[in-house]
Amino acid sequence: MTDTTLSASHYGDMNLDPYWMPYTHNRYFKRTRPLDRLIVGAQGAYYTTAEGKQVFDCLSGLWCSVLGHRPAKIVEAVKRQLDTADYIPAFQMASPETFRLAERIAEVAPADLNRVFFANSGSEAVDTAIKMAIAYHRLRGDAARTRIIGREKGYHGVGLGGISVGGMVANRKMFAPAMMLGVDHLPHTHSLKDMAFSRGQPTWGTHLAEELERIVALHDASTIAAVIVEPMQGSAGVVVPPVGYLNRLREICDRHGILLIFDEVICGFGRLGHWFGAQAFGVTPDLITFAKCVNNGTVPMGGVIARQGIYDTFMQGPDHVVEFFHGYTYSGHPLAVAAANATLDILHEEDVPARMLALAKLLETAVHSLKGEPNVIDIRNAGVSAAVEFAPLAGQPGVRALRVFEHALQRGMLLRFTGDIIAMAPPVISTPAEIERMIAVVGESIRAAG
Ligand code: PXG
Ligand code: PLP
Repeated sequence: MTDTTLSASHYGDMNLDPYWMPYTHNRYFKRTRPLDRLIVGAQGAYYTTAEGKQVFDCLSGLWCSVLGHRPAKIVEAVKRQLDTADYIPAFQMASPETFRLAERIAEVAPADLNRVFFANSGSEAVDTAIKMAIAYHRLRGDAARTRIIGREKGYHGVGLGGISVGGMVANRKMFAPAMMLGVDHLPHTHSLKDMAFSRGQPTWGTHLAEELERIVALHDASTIAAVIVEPMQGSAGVVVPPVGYLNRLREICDRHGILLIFDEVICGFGRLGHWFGAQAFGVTPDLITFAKCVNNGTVPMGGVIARQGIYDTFMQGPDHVVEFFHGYTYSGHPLAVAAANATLDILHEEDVPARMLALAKLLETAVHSLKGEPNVIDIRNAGVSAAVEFAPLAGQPGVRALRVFEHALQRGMLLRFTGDIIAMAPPVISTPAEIERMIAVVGESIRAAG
């Protein structure tokens, strides 16, 4: 990483126009040309910017690099795979390593969720799970069950299925005519008035699960295929399920023959101090979507874990016929699989979920010390993730969190901001001193932002 600082001036001159950046304020970025937002290196819990500055990775990439960047085992596994086979067809063929990975994921998943389908992102995983749920009911002779119930503030990626069941207005409003039919939404569970500054799971809000009964009564259970929720809403800014809420959703789904899908793209593989949110909250869904931490964000990978009974329902008709007309060119890409097998090695050998649980306590205490800082209206936490919400600047929603983000970056901390919320979800290798420093810098940045 020694030569990168030499070329900082080169980056200063580069043409930023052709790259249409995802989920980014393109004009602000290209006008301000922030060299500290160009990353040229990543190692452990730190990035190296184009200016050669070291920056602490407060969000484990985009929630995906739970082990920190470039653990030697993962790097070696991917390099080894590249020297052996680059691509292996995903349809009617497979690598033995993919079978091995599926078996290992089934092993750590709850109950009889033991059938694993691979995709390449959380968005693809969500679309896959929605299709599985609808097809499952049809194959059982219950073809009228096609509705999917999502939740306000939910984030399920950017596919047309994901935005339909998702609950983010900005992601939905442009695409109304293209969205799935027959979708309804549960209310979200966040209420500043009733639960601000809750530590971990709020005690208020359990009753909101009863809204599912209302939705069932409105549409009739015979039309509903599945309910999809994130156990903890990550993108909405760490909205933590009220005590007993997910259990209640499970009971209502059971009573009406509705599948429960947990979108664990953020919660899965350790973030909440357990392998999955399902185990963290003690509720077993029928389908789990995963992505991100399954291979530490090294190579794109996502997927769905299904209960055995769902898989078995698909296994009918002549056995030479494809049972599920679905799959991606890169389902189970060899490089992603190699990275995932190496990631699972580390998660097991280093007892990562349990270490996350210990780190979670430390983060909880640290982040709640920010209560009383100017304009802080809520602080939330679950596992090794936390969010701080600000009162918006008059007439300029989102600007306050952007300012906090920029001040923190100047001080060597890469936070995540969305709306007037900043989020933190550092990697498992973070030391207590680094967590303390992160929170101290957030405090300074809040005061500097005004
Ligand atoms: N479901 C959930 C629950 C997610 O959190 C997706 C699906 C989509 O995954 P892909 O791989 O298609 O992006 C996500 C992704 C953030 C942030 O900081 C969150 C996500 C992605 C990027 C940033 O809130 N969640
Ligand atoms: N579009 C075209 C024209 C294709 O041929 C394919 C795959 O063969 C796709 C889209 C889907 O791509 P993927 O399998 O990578 O999702």
